[in-house]
Amino acid sequence: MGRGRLKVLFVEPPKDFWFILGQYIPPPFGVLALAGYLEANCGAEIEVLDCQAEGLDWDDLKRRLESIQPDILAPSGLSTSNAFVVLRAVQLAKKLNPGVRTVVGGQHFTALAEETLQGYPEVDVVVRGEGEETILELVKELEGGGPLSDVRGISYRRGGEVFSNPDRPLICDLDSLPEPGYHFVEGHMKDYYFSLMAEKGAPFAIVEGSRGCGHACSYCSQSPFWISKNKKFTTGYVK
Ligand code: B12
Repeated sequence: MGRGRLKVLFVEPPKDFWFILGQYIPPPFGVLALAGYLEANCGAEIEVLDCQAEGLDWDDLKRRLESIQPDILAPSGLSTSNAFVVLRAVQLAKKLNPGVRTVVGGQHFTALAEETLQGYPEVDVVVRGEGEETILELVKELEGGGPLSDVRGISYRRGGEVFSNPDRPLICDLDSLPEPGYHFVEGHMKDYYFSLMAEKGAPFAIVEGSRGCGHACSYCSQSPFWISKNKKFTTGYVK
């Protein structure tokens, strides 16, 4: 049965600073891109909660989850170093509301999609690879109560078993994407800073000019992530 208009909460969980890069708070660009895309293409109710920018700890996040009551929780998953805070956020949300649908994505969870679903029952869906079109289709299927078996680019659990649907081709024309959803964190733009590059207080935003990398270093997640198996490169791909 369909669930109607859903409330999607993107969250940048509380993180520890890693001393080697010094202190910095970047805008959670990956989920801002997803929020902007969802907003432009479907009627879901969207919110972005940036615990880093707001200075929220895990107790604060718990209180915010209780008051927001999302239908879908989608934590920001930039890198392996964030995997445990992403999982902790998902576990917290499931504990508060077992009915919430939890979605993870990004480079780490793409590489370990099936292992994540096998090891962490609180994760419902892993979005593999580029997220925009996949999360849109996923939200639409969840709203309409349709089967997840048709959504390319996801891994998920059904009846206790883990399934991986086929990969999704990359978006060929990056210019077709809407602006990233910086307006969702508008009130925090003054809180973002990058201490390696500039003094605290200097404005810091991320601008995306391309996706992928022209090299194929065996130790790096970049090439397998941004080059889909059908070898369709994005427009911005450096040849
Ligand atoms: C910009 C950038 C940064 C910036 C800002 C990051 C930010 N918060 O946005 C800074 C300089 C701060 C940074 C820091 C670090 N970074 Co960095 N960074 C990048 C870079 C160059 C681009 C990321 C980006 O914005 N891409 C554009 C957006 C649109 O893509 P995306 O984030 O991947 O998101 C898409 C998908 O992954 C997916 N997706 C992502 N999250 C989610 C979540 C859900 C729920 C869903 C459904 C989908 C989804 O959908 C998005 C849209 O398609 C990448 C390399 C790259 N080109 O991808 C490295 C990269 C992500 N960084 C990396 C690393 C290692 C780090 C650091 C750990 C470095 C360090 N040693 O401290 C830190 C960790 C920061 C932290 N704790 O959060 C690695 C991660 C590798 C890995 N396997 O984990 C990468 C891949 C570079 C590399 N090849 O080594 N980074």
